[in-house]
Amino acid sequence: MVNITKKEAQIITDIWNHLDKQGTTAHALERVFAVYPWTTRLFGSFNNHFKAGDSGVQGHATKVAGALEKAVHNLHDLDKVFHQLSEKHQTIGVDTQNFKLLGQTFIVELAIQLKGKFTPEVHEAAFKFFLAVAGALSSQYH
Ligand code: HNI
Repeated sequence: MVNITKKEAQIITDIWNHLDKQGTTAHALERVFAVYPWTTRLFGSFNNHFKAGDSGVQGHATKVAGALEKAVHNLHDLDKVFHQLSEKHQTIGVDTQNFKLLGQTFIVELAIQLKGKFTPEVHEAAFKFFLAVAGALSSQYH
C-alpha cells in the first residue's frame, strides 16, 4: 500500500488539472512502445502504428487518461476503483511489470512539459501516484 500524503495528493491533483491529459498520455504510450517494444505485443490491431498521433494510440490514450482521471479523484481508494480494471488486464494477459513501465514514461513526459516546475517533490509525488496505480491494477492478479 502506497501512503500518499496530503501534500503529495495536492501536487498530483494540481499537475493533473493543468495537464493536456490526452496528449501527455498518448506521448507516454508512444514512449513506452518505443523504449520497451515488447509492450506492443497485445496491440496487434494498431497495425504497427505506435506514434502518439496514430488513431489506435489516441483511442487507447483516451481510455487510459479516463482511468487516471478516476485515480486522481480517488487516491485513497484505488484498489476498489480499479478492481474490475485489474481483473480485465489479467484476463487480457497484460504483465503487471508493464504498469510500472508506463508510469516511468509518463513521468518523463511530465518532466518535459513542466520544465523548471518539475522539482524533486513533483517527481516523488508522481512516482508514488504511478506506484499506487500499478499496485491497484495488479491487485486482482493471482
Ligand atoms: Ni490498459 C485496456 C487503463 C496500462 C494493455 N486499459 C484498458 C482500458 C483501460 C485501461 C481503462 C479499457 C478497459 C475496457 O475496455 O474495459 N491501462 C490502463 C491504465 C494503465 C494501463 C490506467 C496504467 C496506467 N494497459 C496498460 C499497459 C498495457 C495495457 C502498460 C500493456 C503494455 N489495456 C491494455 C490492453 C487493453 C487495455 C491490451 C485492451 C485493449 C483496449 O484497447 O481496450
